[in-house]
Amino acid sequence: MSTELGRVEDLPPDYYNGLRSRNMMPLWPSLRAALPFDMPSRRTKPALWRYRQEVRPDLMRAGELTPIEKAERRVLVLCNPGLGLDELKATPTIYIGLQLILPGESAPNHKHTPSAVRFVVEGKGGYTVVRGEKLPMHRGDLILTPPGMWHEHGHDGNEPVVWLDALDLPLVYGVEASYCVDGHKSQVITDPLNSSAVRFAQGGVVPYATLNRPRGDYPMLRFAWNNVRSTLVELARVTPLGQAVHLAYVNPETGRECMPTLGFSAIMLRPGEEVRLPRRSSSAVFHVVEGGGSAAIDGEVLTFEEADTLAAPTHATIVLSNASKTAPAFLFMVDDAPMQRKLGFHEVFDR
Ligand code: 1HN
Repeated sequence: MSTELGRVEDLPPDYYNGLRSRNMMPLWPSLRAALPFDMPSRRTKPALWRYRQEVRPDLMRAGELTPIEKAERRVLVLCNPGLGLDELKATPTIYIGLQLILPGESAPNHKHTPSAVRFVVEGKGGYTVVRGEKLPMHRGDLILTPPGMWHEHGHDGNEPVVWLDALDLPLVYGVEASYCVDGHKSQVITDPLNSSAVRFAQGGVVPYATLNRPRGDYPMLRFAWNNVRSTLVELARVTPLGQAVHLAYVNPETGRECMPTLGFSAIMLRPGEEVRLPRRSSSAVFHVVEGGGSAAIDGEVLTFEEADTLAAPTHATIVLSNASKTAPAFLFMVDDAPMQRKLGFHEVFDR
């Protein structure tokens, strides 16, 4: 049915106001807004945050202005201009922040209901402790802090360390389930050797004992960028040009998504390559690990450089281009497809 539905103005004011006073509303004046035909209405805008000229200087200034004790987590949050600055949303479900930790600083132990990951942007010597595992943070590494898992950050080096935080905070906050527990003291490091990243370093083989026990939810908490990058380079050799060279980060014991609500993946754009991603119902954030180029998101062209971050609304058309004729470009991608798949409405479109 696509007929014009009744409006509020069509109702006697005393009837409408009476409904409101009894905490009721008629559906039909709002039905088309709540359930538009064929395509959701989206407030999220295609957006770009430039690291070198904009985010980094503001973040370093935060390092001068706000001691870590006064911040707990020293973070600048990337806010989608279509969603309002107070919402702390890069997309309707994805929170993105850039966190700075200076030499000698630490960020105390806590756990919370939202899922979080870290993706390292710059600096040597940072580490995160999750579940007693001391996880080194090298540029491009992905570190998981699953819901309800203790985590704290530290810094053994001598230069600023910056990473990107991605959380499902808007989703968890939206269902009024977001809260945190303070750890009061640091974790005891029971695994100083980052052994999970070592055990699962090679795809296709897993420690034998894995076969004799139930699949673990989070067997691997750190995904080293050097492995992901070299696998992309190999995958590029067997992937036709114009087809996305795209790897998903998965739980190595199940082969499925590594976190419950957010999905993580990495894309390589070969020199001069242009790739049209399949249009999907999920929203997404891209972070540039290496190289430069442009992203046409719903037709809006955004030119990116290394360490920039971009946001794309649900259902967006996305075309990625590498500006260099000689060097590859690498992007890290966060989306909310795992949440949409679990809720049963994730879609991939032909065009
Ligand atoms: C959090 O736990 C961290 O642990 C960073 O570094 C940012 C934003 C909202 C809620 C929790 C962290 C966060 C956060």
